[in-house]
Amino acid sequence: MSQRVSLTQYLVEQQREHGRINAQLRLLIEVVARACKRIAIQVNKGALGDILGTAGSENVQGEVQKKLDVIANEVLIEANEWGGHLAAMASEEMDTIHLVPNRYPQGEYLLLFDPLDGSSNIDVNVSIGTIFSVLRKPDQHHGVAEKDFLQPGSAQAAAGYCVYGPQTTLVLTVGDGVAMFTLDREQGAWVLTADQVRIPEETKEFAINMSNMRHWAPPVRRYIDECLAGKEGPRGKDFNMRWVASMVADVHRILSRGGVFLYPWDRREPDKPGKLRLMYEANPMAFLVEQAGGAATNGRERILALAPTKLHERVSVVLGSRKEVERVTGYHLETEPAAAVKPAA
Ligand code: P6P
Repeated sequence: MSQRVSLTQYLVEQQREHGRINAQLRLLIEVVARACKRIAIQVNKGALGDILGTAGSENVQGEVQKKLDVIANEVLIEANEWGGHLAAMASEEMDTIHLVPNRYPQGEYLLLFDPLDGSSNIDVNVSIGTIFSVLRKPDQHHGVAEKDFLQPGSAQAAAGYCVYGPQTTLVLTVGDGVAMFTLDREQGAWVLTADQVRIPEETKEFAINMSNMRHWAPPVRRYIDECLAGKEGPRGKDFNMRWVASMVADVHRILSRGGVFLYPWDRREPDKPGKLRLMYEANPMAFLVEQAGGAATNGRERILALAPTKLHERVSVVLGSRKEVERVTGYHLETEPAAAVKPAA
């Protein structure tokens, strides 16, 4: 029987044969993958462990933190501090960046993460996930400040997520396509189960929170109305809808079988460009989706080209099957050219 490829072997080949990564980045990804295994163990305890419910605190977004949000954040911080591959970290759960303590060697990379995305699903046993993004420290000869994290998504050295669902699956790109690794619990090893993942250019499946319909801008309303009109409408085909309310789960479905995901600006909070965060949700997911042949915009511009101004800034997100993303983006540009886009709040 042919030997399955492990995450370690995949990374060694990316370093040795493709020159895509160096030893520090290989170690970084291995450490993050090991931390995701530890998070998976906590997530899988459910009601058997003292890990459900709220932590009694709020994060920088003003959202109530779940116990597992805090646990996952601590696991990632502790796992990544000592290895010498990182200079600093940033997390949805922390107001400011976290510098690697002086007692450890400083590395050349910056790690950003949403330690447990979709945490509203934790207590009801629906898939959740960890999202991470890797940037290079801009100036290797000086310390690190928040401004060093404010790089466009196109500068990412690597990105990925781990989905804690019926399977525990790590999905990764280092810029050479998208690979998926399923956790073999008997060995405790990540095993390559898909490589060079491709998103179909077309789809019949959209993902959006329909309860916000009355708040959407016209281009989004037009796109969804046309999908809902089905065969008799302008699209000439019926569409299906999915909404897990866990970005990792929705993106994993799209990477696995196609689809389009939308979390657009809406009138509920008109000063915010969207709900999702650019640096540690939209950028890593956009990198993965583009590496799989899909597209990702904020409705008008390519997400990976956006110039960040704040660590926790939000963004509208339209991503997935290329032709659908182009259609939604085209509807937006018909109403307001990209140049008129308001700066991110
Ligand atoms: P809503 C989870 O809280 C999250 O950040 C994403 O994972 C998800 O796509 C979205 O928010 C769900 O938002 O408004 O539908 O609950």
